[in-house]
Amino acid sequence: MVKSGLVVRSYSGYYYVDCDGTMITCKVKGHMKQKRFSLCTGDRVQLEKVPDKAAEEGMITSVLPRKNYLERPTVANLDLLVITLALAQPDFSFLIMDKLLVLAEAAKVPVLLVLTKADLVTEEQIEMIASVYKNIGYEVYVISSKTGKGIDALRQRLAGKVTAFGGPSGVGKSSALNAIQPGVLRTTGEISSKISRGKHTTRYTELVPFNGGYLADTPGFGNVLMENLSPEVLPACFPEFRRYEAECKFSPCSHTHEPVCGVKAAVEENKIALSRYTSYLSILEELKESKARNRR
Ligand SMILES: Nc1nc2c(ncn2[C@@H]2O[C@H](COP(=O)(O)OP(=O)(O)OP(=O)(O)O)[C@@H](O)[C@H]2O)c(=O)[nH]1
Ligand SMILES: [Mg+2]
Ligand SMILES: [Zn+2]
Repeated sequence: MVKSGLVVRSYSGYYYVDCDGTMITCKVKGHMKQKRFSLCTGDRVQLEKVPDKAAEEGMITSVLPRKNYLERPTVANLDLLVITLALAQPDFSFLIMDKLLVLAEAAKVPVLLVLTKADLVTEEQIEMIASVYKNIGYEVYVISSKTGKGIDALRQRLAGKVTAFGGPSGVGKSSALNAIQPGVLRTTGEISSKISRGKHTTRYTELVPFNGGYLADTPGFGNVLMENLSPEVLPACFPEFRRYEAECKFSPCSHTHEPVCGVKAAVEENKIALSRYTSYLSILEELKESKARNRR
């Protein structure tokens, strides 16, 4: 019997597929492996139930086309990526935020920004960071899993959506998920493991049902690699540049050395945040270097 379902977790060759609430443990059929296609959490698949098995087991026979795909965190078909960064501990980094935004823009995944640990900083510090992104038009939620600030609003916003929380290690992704729906991570078993000094760190991406949709906790990362992006597409990943590009003399314009540049003028007039333009230049350099490296 052919069924369709959602891959909620993948683990060393096994895929856990939610078929209308029944969890079926699956492997993939040989012909799919040969295509070198790698399934991931969030994939919508078709499968054949293995008959006469007491346990729920199946074979995945095909994967439906993805509406989007992110490499970091590795997940497909998101309605929403929550880019999660701490206001402190670890220090907020404009560059990391902007890199994550670029990756989401390039993958055409809708984003929402969550700034965590609001209990550790002042209102002025929060506003200094949040205003940069609100001015561009991004949705920003400021939360504290410790005091509960902002949690209700975020919970309501995520209802009915397939959402993943992504961001560096230790910013409070798992804590935010637990605040949104207490117990949500415990129901999923060994989702995290204890590391030094009693800290828990998330080991893999898993979608868990939440209010008509799904939520995914994902493992945090150290540095953000930008390798699979070509430098030419970078300007389009900064949505606030768009309205000023008409003033650029050259098209395309890299917004770096060109004599007449609407984007550079907008930065000088404080219409584009200097931190964003600084991130743009630094990401552009990184992309050019990795392109040169790949050519060698
Ligand atoms: N003060 C404060 N500490 C927080 C808050 N949220 C999380 N923390 C602390 O930050 C640390 C990391 O929290 P986690 O929720 O495990 O972070 P994570 O992003 O899931 O980390 P990884 O799974 O390793 O990527 C823990 O010691 C939490 O207690 C908060 O709102 N305020
Ligand atoms: Mg975690
Ligand atoms: Zn320009």
